[in-house]
Amino acid sequence: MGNLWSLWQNFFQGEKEVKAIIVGLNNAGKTTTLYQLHLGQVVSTQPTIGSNVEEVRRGNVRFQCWDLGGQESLRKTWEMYFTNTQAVLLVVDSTERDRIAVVKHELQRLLAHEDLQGAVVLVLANKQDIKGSMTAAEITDALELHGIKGRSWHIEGCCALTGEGLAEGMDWVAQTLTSSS
Ligand SMILES: Nc1nc2c(ncn2[C@@H]2O[C@H](COP(=O)(O)OP(=O)(O)OP(=O)(O)O)[C@@H](O)[C@H]2O)c(=O)[nH]1
Ligand SMILES: [Mg+2]
Repeated sequence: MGNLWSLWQNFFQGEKEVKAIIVGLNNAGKTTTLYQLHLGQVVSTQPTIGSNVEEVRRGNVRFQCWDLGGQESLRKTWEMYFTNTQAVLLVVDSTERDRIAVVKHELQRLLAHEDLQGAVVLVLANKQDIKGSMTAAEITDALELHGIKGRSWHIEGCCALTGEGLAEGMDWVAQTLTSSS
């Protein structure tokens, strides 16, 4: 039924192409998320230097997903990828309570950047499989997501190793971007 519906949508509305960037601190699970979305499986990863880009389809939307390296020295280079970005996927390691303030700082920088003013924000509270990890509600508070003004945002708990939560998150992005155009 899902496939029939997307065929119907594609036929009558045409596909929408969306550029998305996957950002977050090193070791958050960005590359694992990218390949879970693209291939439906876990790949073995090394810390990303530069970027990986893959296509991900959800319903009527074809995402070009740019996975960027999250090490501190690489975060300064993220802005090279911002032009025409419609969706920011912020992957958070939900076990890292001691670095959540750093995530908040990076999120604030992203939100303030002029090239990202039109972008919607999906926060992926990753590694929910690990006992004691912060819940999506805790991360919402720690990142002060309710304080975000003038743009659509959403948070989804997920596990990039199993894919749990990723489809729901991407569906939110797809629906938000297609209903606003
Ligand atoms: N338990 C658990 N481990 C995960 C999950 N997602 C990713 N990992 C592990 O976290 C580690 C880092 O994953 P990466 O995807 O390479 O992280 P990254 O955000 O791309 O890191 P950088 O490229 O350095 O910025 C790997 O060992 C993954 O297997 C998850 O949901 N649960
Ligand atoms: Mg990576």
